[in-house]
Amino acid sequence: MLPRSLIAAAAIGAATLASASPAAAGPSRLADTVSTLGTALLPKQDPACADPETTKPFAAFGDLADYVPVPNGSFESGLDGWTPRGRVSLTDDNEPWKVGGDDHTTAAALQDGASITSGSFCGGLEYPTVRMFARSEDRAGLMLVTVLYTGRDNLLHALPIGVQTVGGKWSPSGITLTASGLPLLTGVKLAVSVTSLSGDVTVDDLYVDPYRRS
Ligand SMILES: [Ca+2]
Repeated sequence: MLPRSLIAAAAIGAATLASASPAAAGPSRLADTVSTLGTALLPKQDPACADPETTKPFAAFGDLADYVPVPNGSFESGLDGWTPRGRVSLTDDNEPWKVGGDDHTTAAALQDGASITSGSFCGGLEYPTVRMFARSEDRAGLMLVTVLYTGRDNLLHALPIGVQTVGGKWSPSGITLTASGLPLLTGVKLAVSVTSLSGDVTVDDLYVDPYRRS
């Protein structure tokens, strides 16, 4: 049985889906995803996470914010550290800007309905922002981004932070801000999940900005 927090998160996600794409996405798929994520318990606050190393991978796109790389978010180590659900495969279609490294060659392809969940990593949770590169084989893809964290209540929370359309060409994903009223947690472990809600979606170079405030 899911903790109440997860059920609440699913309800929030359903509302998000309804506003973003009433035709293409269903709340039942999100509920399935959250249910799956509930099995991946994360360590809670860790003093070693107080000051994560950051980079500016989206500076070339006018976004000068500091980001923390998601572990193996480049997929250059295959799917190591990731938990795939559904049909997920590796492709040699690396995002063309190669912000993670000039020699990078690999991205992750999610078929319609598939999801991937990262391992846990250090980050704050003030106003978390997840950003990555994405493209869709179907030129009209739709993906859901979810942040996982352990709250002060010691329960795993799955926080859907946005549904985004994905075009046919590689591009940086939109900047998705969380809703207000979230717990202000710093120095916590996070994990990120991406679900393809519609179409086949390829993603590469995932980052989290734990500090964005506006
Ligand atoms: Ca890559």
